[in-house]
Amino acid sequence: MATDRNRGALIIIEGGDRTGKSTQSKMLVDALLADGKQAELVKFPDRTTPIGKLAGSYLQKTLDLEDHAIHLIFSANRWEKVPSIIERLENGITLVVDRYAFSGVAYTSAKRGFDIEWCKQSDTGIPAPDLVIYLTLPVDQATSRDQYGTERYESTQFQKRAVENFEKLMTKNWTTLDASQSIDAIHQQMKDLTTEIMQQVGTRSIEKLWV
Ligand code: Z5A
Ligand code: MG
Repeated sequence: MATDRNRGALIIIEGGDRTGKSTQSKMLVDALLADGKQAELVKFPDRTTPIGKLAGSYLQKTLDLEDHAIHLIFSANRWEKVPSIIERLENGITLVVDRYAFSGVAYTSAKRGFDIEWCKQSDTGIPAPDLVIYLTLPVDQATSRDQYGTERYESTQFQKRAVENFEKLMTKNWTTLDASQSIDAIHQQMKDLTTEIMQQVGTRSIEKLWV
C-alpha cells in the first residue's frame, strides 16, 4: 500500500433481522457520494457469486446443508471478496458493508452445539473494520416489520439467541444505535460517525480481524 495516500474506511453495519441495515447502508453510501466522497456498498451474503448462490438457496430453504458446511460457505463468500475489499480501501474508497463476519458468528452460534470461538476461526484474518455500527431493536418489534418471516432463521427464539451472541462480539470500535428511531434520525447519526472515522483512518494500515 502507498503510505502517502489516505485509504478508505471499512464501515460495517450489523444487527438482528429487520433492524434497517440494508435501508441505512444504501442511504449512507448515497449520502457520501452526494458529498463527493468515494464510497461503495458491499453486502453479505453476496448472493450473486457461485458460493453466494449456495448461501441464498440455503436461506430460501431450497437447499439443505450441514450446519458446519453452511457456516464455512458464508465465510468463503467473504474470503472471495477480500482481495477486492483491500484493493478498494487502498484506492481511497470507503466501503459500507451490510452484514459481515459478526453475523456469521452470531447466527451459527445460535445453533445447538456451536461455540463462538469455533465460529470465529473461519473468518479470522479478513480485513478488520474501522467501525461497526450495530442497530438494536427488540426482536418483537423487528418481527412486525415488512417482509419478515419466510427465510431460514426467521423465528423469534433464534433471533433472540443471535442478538445475545452479537453482544458477546462487541469491542471498542462498535457503536450501538437505537433502530426504533426514524430512518432519517438514524441516518444522520450514521453519517456523522462515518465521516469522523473516514477522517481518522488516514494512512493507517488495514488490520486483520480477530488476529
Ligand atoms: N447470515 C448468516 O447466517 N451468516 C452470515 O455469515 C451472514 C448472514 C452474512 C439473511 O441475511 C440471513 O443470513 C440472516 C443472517 C444470515 N438471517 N436472519 N435472520 P440478509 O442480510 O440477506 O437479510 P435481509 O433479507 O436483508 O434482512 P435483514 O438484513 O434482516 O433486514 P434489514 O436489512 O436489517 O432491514 P431493511 O431491509 O433495511 O428493513 C426492513 C423493513 O423495515 C423495511 O420494510 C424497511 O422499510 C423497514 N424499516 C427500516 N428502518 C426502519 C425504521 N427506522 N423504522 C421503521 N421501519 C423501518
Ligand atoms: Mg438487509
